[in-house]
This record gives sequence, C-alpha cells and structure tokens, in this order.
Amino acid sequence: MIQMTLIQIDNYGPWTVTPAPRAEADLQILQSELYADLQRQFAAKGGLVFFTRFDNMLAITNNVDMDDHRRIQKSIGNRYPITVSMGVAAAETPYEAQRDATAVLQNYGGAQSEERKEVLAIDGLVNKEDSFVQIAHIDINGITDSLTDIIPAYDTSFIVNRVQHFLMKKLIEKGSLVFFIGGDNFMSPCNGLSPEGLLKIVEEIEDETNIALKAGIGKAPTAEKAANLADLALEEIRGGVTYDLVHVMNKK
Ligand SMILES: Nc1nc2c(ncn2[C@@H]2O[C@H](COP(=O)(O)OP(=O)(O)OP(=O)(O)O)[C@@H](O)[C@H]2O)c(=O)[nH]1
Ligand SMILES: [Mg+2]
Repeated sequence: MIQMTLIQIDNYGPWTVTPAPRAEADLQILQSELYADLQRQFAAKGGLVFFTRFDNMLAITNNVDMDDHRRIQKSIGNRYPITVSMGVAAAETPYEAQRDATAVLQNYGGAQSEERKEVLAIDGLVNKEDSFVQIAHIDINGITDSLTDIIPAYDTSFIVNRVQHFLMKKLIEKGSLVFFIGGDNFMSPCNGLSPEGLLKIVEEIEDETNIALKAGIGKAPTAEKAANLADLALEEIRGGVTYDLVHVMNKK
C-alpha cells in the first residue's frame, strides 16, 4: 500500500490579494521556500514531496506518522505567514491514495474557507508490514544533444511539457501519477503498474510524439528507497547494463 499526503495552503487565494495584490516575486519566493522546507522535513522521514502546483503539493509519505505530520504542520505555521492543512490516505494505487487524501480534507472545508485552518485529516495510514512504494523515474533520451543544445530553450520546455501531458493521460488510466521533477525528468508513483505496461506507454509516446523515453523502476517500503532504486535502474540503462527501455530494481 502507498500512503499519500495532500498539503494545501489554507485560504491562499484570498491571502495573495489581501489587502492588495502581493508582489508576484514575493509569492514565488514563499512558494519555493515552502516547498523546499516541506521536502526537507518529509525527506527526513523517508518521504518525497512533489511541488505539483505549489499551493497544493502531493507527497508520498509511507513511514511518516500522524505525529510527524502534526509536527511539520506546526513548524510551518510558526515560521510562515500562512498555514497548511493536510489530508492523508493509503491505498493500493497512487491515484486512489491522493483521491482519498483529497476527499478527507475537502470534508473540513474548501481551500478558500476562512474557517479551515491547520487541519490534519487522516483517512488512513499504512502500517509497516504493508508499506510498499513503486516509483518510475522517466527520462528523455539524449535531450541535451537533440534539443537543449540545438533549439531555443522555450521550445525545449514546450516539448518536455507535451511529453508530460502524454504521460499523465496514459498513466492515470493505470492508477499511476506523474510529476515533473526538473530537466527532462519525470517521477511516477506507480504501484500496480507492470514494467510491460510502462514499456507499452513509452513505445506509444515515441510513436505519437517522436520523443524516446527510458525509465528506471524502484520498489521499496519508502519513497526515499524506491526513488533511489529507480535512479540506479536508470543509470544501469545509461551504462549499457541492459538494453531494456524500462528496467526494474527491487530492494535487496
Ligand atoms: N531532477 C533531476 N534532474 C536531472 C536528473 N538527471 C538529470 N537531470 C537534469 O536533466 C538534464 C538532462 O540530463 P540527462 O537526461 O542526463 O541528459 P540527456 O542528454 O537526456 O542524456 P540521456 O538521458 O543519458 O540520454 C540535466 O541537464 C539535468 O538538468 C535527476 O536525476 N533528477
Ligand atoms: Mg535524458
């Protein structure tokens, strides 16, 4: 089972324009510092946060318990001009986990509710024996030579974004999520997705967009370990250890 947490800034929309619209640069600084701060705190417990849309972030939080969530939430409230609410759920697939984490928080009021503040809504936590995270690290083949060093930066970004759209569309059908993590990289929490299933998606995307991808898959009890194994699997593809475009590494 995978455990996911939705982290949502409380009443952020109204705050950004009260009493008058706040400088966009300052909002960008707040958002990126909040993301880095949450990443540091969740990572200390083996979790992994995706910036998603910055005012709503999704995290894989196997091994992060209720007290840990509460402590992180309080620490943010003590140090930032905003507070965050969180919803937590566990499920067989990442899509279901984030769906249930969202629903349990939505019960306590909307993102722009003046009443809802620092809510920690828990639908369920995964226990140690059932804890399982599968992550695919998906990467574009040879982006540096084919795009980054050839065409304008914005055009490369457009292509990377388009690839993300295709990945999202195909992976959601399998109950998997996908997040842009920078460069030409995507990370997909994908419990329940087979390597063959992912390979089929990679091949379809190459047919449809002419962009070739490769993916390392890691499986472990926490996001930290699964992501690390996924990175190592990707390096084995790069190192020519395997000719497979999708390569799996399990926790020893
Ligand atoms: N977040 C993140 N970014 C990375 C990682 N590896 C590379 N990048 C970024 O992605 C860019 C492209 O790197 P690569 O994918 O290694 O380069 P490439 O030209 O596509 O080469 P191959 O993928 O080996 O075919 C780099 O310049 C970095 O900005 C990673 O593990 N995580
Ligand atoms: Mg690449």
